Amino acid sequence: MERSQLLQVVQDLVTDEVVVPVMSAIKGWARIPEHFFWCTAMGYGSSVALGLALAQPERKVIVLDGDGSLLMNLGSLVTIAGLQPRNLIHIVLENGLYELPGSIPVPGRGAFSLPEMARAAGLEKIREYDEVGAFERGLLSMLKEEGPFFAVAQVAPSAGEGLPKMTLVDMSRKLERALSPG
Ligand SMILES: Cc1ncc(C[n+]2csc(CCOP(=O)(O)OP(=O)(O)O)c2C)c(N)n1
Repeated sequence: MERSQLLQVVQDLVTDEVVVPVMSAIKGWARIPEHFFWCTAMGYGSSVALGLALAQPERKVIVLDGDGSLLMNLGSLVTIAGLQPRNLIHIVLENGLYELPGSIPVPGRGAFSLPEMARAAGLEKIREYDEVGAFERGLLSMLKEEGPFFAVAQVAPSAGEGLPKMTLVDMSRKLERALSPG
């Protein structure tokens, strides 16, 4: 599926969930939701999302991770499996590339399995999607059921989608305001 199709589904379905896009998952958002944090430190998306999920247990947290990024912090899968945050939905957009800095192939692409790595880390609710209709049905069920979920979505490489105009600092302030009590 195209990343833009996957992101459209997320945009259509989220209401008060926190969304943590990593790297190219920031591209092409028609509007930046209220609870949103773009993670640009490779590997930390799942850890940032875990922290948000623990701090806001009544709210679902969706992290839209990159395959290259997750590979830099596989240990976060073990931490998530150990802590079992029921409200965390970890979705990896697998494109086989470090796309944002110039579409460099991820070493070993096609030869490793992220779902198998997640299983070996102790995660149990593992999903795989390569088609947008199945992804939409899957996200709907992950939003309703208890996690933690780990999902891998195959997305085609893409180009030409824009980066947001809002700065990282402004995004962080917006999230802080949106999550502050009262
Ligand atoms: C710690 C760290 N090292 C390097 C970079 C530079 N960098 C930015 S995006 C990126 C590739 C990310 O690949 P992936 O997570 O697969 O996401 P994609 O761009 O394919 O969506 C790199 C190497 C960074 N942001 N942080």
